[in-house]
Amino acid sequence: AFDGTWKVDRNENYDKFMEQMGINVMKRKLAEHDNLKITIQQTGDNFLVKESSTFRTKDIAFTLGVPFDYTLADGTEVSGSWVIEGNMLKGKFTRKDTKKDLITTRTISGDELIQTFNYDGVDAKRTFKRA
Ligand code: MYR
Repeated sequence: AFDGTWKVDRNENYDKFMEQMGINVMKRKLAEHDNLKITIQQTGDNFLVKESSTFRTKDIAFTLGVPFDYTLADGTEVSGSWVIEGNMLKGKFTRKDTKKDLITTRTISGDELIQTFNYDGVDAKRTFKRA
């Protein structure tokens, strides 16, 4: 269901979320318009996510329930895993520096993919459309 290529269409509260993450205003302005595109390929419990944005291109492979390390575009390192809950992908990651959790979910709603984020009490949402 998640398979395919998705392009970010709009953000909600993403600036506030990034601010809570400690990202400075210049980087936030750039990140707000990062033209993020993700290609998701699921084979059973294994996922391959190809990420491409104005910042970088990166391939991430993970298995549901298996912890892995990931570096955010600003260099922040996190570690955690994705699981499936119902028809939602739920990711629980912990920042290596602050030890605080970053919770993210992906769901399909109609022809859109919605990714939510929570960090330290602040929620945000990015909505993607099929490319
Ligand atoms: C993936 O499935 O795309 C790879 C793993 C993602 C793990 C963590 C995602 C959190 C992204 C937060 C971005 C916030 C930038 C301030």
